[in-house]
Amino acid sequence: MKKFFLSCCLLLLCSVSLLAQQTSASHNQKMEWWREARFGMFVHWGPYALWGGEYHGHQQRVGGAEWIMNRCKIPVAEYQEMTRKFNPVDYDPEAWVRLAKETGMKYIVFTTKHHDGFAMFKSNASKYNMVDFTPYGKDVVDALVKACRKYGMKFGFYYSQSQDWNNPGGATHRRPMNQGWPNPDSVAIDAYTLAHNGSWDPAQQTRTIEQYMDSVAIPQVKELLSRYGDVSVFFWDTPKGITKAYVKKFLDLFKDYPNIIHNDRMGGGFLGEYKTPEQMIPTVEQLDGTDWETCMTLNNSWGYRRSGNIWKSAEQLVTTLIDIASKGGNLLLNVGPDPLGNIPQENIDRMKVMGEWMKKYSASIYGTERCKVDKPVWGYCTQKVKDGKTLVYLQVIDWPKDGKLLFALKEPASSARLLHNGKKLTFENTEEGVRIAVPTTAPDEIASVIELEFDKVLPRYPIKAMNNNLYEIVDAPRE
Ligand code: JFZ
Repeated sequence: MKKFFLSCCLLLLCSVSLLAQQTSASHNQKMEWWREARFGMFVHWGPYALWGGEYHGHQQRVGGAEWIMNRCKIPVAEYQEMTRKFNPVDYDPEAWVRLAKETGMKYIVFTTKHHDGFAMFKSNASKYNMVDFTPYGKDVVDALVKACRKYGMKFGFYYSQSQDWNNPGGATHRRPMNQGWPNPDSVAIDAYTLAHNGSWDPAQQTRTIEQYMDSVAIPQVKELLSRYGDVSVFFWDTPKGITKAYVKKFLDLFKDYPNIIHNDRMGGGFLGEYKTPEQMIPTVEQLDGTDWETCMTLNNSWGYRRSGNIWKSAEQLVTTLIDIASKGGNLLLNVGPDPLGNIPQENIDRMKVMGEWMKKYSASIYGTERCKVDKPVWGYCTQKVKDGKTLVYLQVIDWPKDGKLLFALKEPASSARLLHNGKKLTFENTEEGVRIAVPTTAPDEIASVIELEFDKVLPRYPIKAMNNNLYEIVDAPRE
């Protein structure tokens, strides 16, 4: 009897498990391309690009330019009127995909709908979309997907599932007026948003969030899943108001798409499959062994900003990619195209430098993992295990001027070479580690890479699956 009861419970547990049954092996299989890729492109593009971070001559004071409607409290009617002018005649998705490819990126995550609620795709759930609402009249998601497919680029969809400022009932995160522009009515406006759950326009409140979820978010996710084929990633965002019931409704839609990888921002207790540190690289202390991806801008805004940009240097960006790879994570680097569909030149310039570096050194990034060596004083390291051997890549930022480089791993190396030209280096296996004789000037201005070979499997960090204990527990040690 007891046994029967137990097995009933087990059966029940299994049948309520919402994700397709995933064994450790299939979870690792699903994550394989993503872990191999290491580097992707994020695209934030929508009607907010029309403002470019400026509202009636005022610079939006705080936050990314994609938040202009909320931060500047633009009325719904005014925002929609401007959207009528969205006509990105320069939009050339193949050029975007080529740029990503030349930069060494392996996947693109595109904002199909950001918090302003505008669908960049044809939607039957809301007229506020690219096809039905703009003079452009074409589905830009469809065109991007086709371009990605042509160039063998994986693609994922960013979708703001609860925050929506144009479709009534959508959540609005409350932001004080002084984050936008010095509106003389700010006291009254702040009182209004406080009393109305963050919203600033009565037009936003004609439906409940439940009505919004059932009539917009759920149907639109269904549209995104059914129309474009082989979507690789779903990037959810700002899960305000998402309950377990909506997690179930969302995940039910994904039953036939078990290979789509979810980030950790759906909400409602669903942890997704990878973590998304934003604008920062976690320290080793912050790593917990699960998959992660840092999303980052090259400037100080996700959406296009016409002026007031502070750009990161190309050196900083290359180092960021190396740092992230050395900690076993991915980098999702953002571009914010302008209202005509052009990626800003400052963006392209920096990506070009990254691409040149990747052409020589990508073997030290793709398919690599964390190596079990404390951060070396001269830079970073990654490793790759294959056929009982381990290749270790030393990414040297501070090149030793005396030509002596110590890799403090007490294991005997069997060969050492410069990665970009294959030139053999002499080395000595010593008590303190591998001592390598290197040229006295750095081969690369940003980061030079040395490849060491070890005739054994070096210690590895296992990768743990996120603990989605609401649904099922999958522990996925690396095989
Ligand atoms: C969100 C968006 O609000 C923003 O516009 C952009 O799309 C970005 C990628 O994601 O912003 C967030 C979301 C989560 C955190 C911070 C900013 N977070 O968890 O720290």
